[in-house]
Amino acid sequence: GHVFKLEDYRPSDYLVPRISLDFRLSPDATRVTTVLTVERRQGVTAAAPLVLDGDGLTLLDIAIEGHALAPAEYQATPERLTIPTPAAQRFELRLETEIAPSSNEALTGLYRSNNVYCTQCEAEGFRRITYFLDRPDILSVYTVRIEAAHSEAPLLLSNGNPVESGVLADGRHYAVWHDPFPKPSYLFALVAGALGKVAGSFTTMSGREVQLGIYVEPGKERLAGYAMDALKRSMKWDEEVFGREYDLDVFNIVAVSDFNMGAMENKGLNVFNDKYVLADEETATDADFANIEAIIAHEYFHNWTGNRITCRDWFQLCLKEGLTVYRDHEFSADQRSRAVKRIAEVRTLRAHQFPEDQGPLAHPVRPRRYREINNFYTATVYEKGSEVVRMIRTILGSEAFRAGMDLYFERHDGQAATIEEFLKVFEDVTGRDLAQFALWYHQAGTPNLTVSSSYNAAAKAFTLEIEQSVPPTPSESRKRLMHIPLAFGLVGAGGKPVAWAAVEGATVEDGVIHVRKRRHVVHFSGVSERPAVSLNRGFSAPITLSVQQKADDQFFLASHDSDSFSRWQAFNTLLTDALIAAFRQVLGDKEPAFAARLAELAGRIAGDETLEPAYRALALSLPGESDIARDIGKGIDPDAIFAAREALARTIAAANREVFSALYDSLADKGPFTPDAASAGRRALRNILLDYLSLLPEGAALAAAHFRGATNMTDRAAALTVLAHRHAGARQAEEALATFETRYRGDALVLDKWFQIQAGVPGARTVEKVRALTQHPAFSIANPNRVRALIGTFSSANQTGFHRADGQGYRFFAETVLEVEKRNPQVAARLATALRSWRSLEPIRQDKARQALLQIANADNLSADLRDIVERTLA
Ligand code: B3K
Ligand code: ZN
Repeated sequence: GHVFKLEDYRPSDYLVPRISLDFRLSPDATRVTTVLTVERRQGVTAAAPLVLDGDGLTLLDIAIEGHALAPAEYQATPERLTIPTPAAQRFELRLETEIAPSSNEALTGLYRSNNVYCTQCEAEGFRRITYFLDRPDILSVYTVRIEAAHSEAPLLLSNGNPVESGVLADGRHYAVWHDPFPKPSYLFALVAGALGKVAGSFTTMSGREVQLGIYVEPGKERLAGYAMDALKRSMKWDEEVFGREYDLDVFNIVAVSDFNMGAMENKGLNVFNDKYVLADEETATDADFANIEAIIAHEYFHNWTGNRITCRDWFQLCLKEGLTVYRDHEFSADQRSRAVKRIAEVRTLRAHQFPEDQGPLAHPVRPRRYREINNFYTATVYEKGSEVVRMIRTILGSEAFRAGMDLYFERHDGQAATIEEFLKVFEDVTGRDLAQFALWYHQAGTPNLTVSSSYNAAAKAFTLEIEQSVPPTPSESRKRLMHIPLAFGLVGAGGKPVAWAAVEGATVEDGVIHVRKRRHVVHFSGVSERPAVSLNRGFSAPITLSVQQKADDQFFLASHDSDSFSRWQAFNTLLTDALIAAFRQVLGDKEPAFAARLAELAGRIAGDETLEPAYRALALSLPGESDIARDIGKGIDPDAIFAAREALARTIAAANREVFSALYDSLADKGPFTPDAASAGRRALRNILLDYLSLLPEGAALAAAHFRGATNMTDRAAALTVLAHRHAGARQAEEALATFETRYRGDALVLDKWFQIQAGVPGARTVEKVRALTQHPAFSIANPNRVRALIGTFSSANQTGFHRADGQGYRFFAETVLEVEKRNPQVAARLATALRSWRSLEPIRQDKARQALLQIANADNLSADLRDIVERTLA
């Protein structure tokens, strides 16, 4: 396939300031009439051909300024429309294409979901609708007319503001939408069908009233209330924190049931996976509520970071994605608990981005090469991209950061911008040089800091030796030194900060050491007691740390660090170290043993009323099997990791039986359900305690009682997970699974939880179960949510099941990925990334995983999407 390169970017010869689209909708033959106002760019020769992108298109008609073109005047293939010599500098080009939404199973372009017409154009879906300059730097004003049978599609939506609608003959009707803000084609959207509406309104900071609409499957309106509330809070927050006001008369959100990802920020018409809109206590967990809030906010925030200012080309994807993730993280931190949110963010980053950065698919936050852009909507672009923005704020301070953002909006509104332009606004407002910092965008790999410390009591001197390294990644063997903002604290007796008189060896400001060289020896003088050093506070940089620190200091910090992130981190590090040691004992056929004070500390954290329940829940949830695998790095035997983790969980449960069980009882639900963070935190703590208690005698009975007594989905799903995962095959587990299935038979989204829980059951037998569940009437290989719930969970979240030693998990996986890809290459390619860490497995599994990858690679007619992933994974 073709390799697209950043350095090959050049502006297009032609611009399209205006486009009007006319859709005559029909499931198998939708007519699209496109009228483009085409302008040759200033200074471009008249001999320049106009080349428009297409994807699987058939051209029915073509005219310039009302005159049909002769066959010799253009060339049309499904992938390209070329007009070798357009006669004028500015002209009107009229095109007609016909497409078949109902047979579009790739779910990009115009397709049908549950009888609703909808579109997904990012990144390159618009070219499946009509020929166009389908690239993000072509900004056009859109006018869209939609016509359909009223019976089939009473609702007709597109971007912008509604301008006209009317009734036509033969039961047909139409609507016209106009979006005054020039936008790239990837932000185009159309939705048509029979949908229920939830209406709301929002008055902006300048007093304009905006009509809000959330459209869902008829009958599900009452499940959209939380999303509507989250939308209003998002609109308010963006005004207060970033000074950003909404700009159209309407803002619509549509929930559809077949969607390739979470949601899409089309201007004025966000389209959502219904999983991230529909919720009530009976059907959604607290995690679902939190996701809905975050994704509603994320898509809304794109209106400024993505839509008003978009990307010059797809290499700049992080310009909108990393920045918008940063904004939604801050929003959730403000709406919920900042401390808890930060820990959750870091857990996600480590679980998804670190393995990406450490494996064959590693790429810089701003990549320089791609073959298939849809494979670059990654944890690196999104999550690490967000961390990079956060570091800018850490380095410049929040005032300068806000000033830079203001300048960014002022300077680049209405433009398609680059990362260089983004960084420049911060340089301009502060006068600082961010050239070294910019490497965070350009260099792949997770930097490591090795740190050791020493204290000289007589000299009152404390010294930190810090050394940075950036590991090699594919096609980047030599790395340059980075600018790493390392927030830190010197912690003394009782957790009090330890003062120093002077520091040399590095720039230290506002509690941050600026690591810029390979090695810094940082001397603190006038330090009157030996401190414990708390490093990377608040996770100030997305790095790994190798610290030579005594376990005593870690224990001390886990109890006393005043930075809540680092306090959590200290305990998590102790757990990880213990688990890695236990893994080695299991491999050596020894019974894993744990220091008694570790379980004691777990008990103390659980019962510490000065800590938020949600924080305690996060502290008590042991590092996941894949987290442990990542930290071990190579020679991974998932069964041994599982055994080690299980042993630690049992040790903690046994040592804290009384405390855990009293606390569990005291946290029982009182009063009506509310989805707020504090209530969710109490449920989270109670449910993690249930997980521990279920490992003790009578544990299955306790979990079964929890399941029966549950009055909301959070508790019900938690109990079902404990039963199915900790007591697989037990009568109580089977009964609960059957009860759940019967109760939610008609609700596909809830049944996804049932698929997910069963796909996650540890152990060798799950592959057969998952294979059988693909035949369940509620499963559909064509629906991305079903596929992710069953196949995605099995392959990415079930270490012992997927990595079964005989390779059966991989074989099932390879077959299924190929089955999915016949319909939906994007979803198949995403699924296939589950094997990206195959080289870290022990040799026998490694060989079997490689065979499965080869089986995929050697399949006939592989899509560009899947080919790109498997070839890079194998390289
Ligand atoms: N911008 C979309 C993602 C589009 C993915 C295309 N393969 C959702 C988001 O990040 O907000
Ligand atoms: Zn986004």
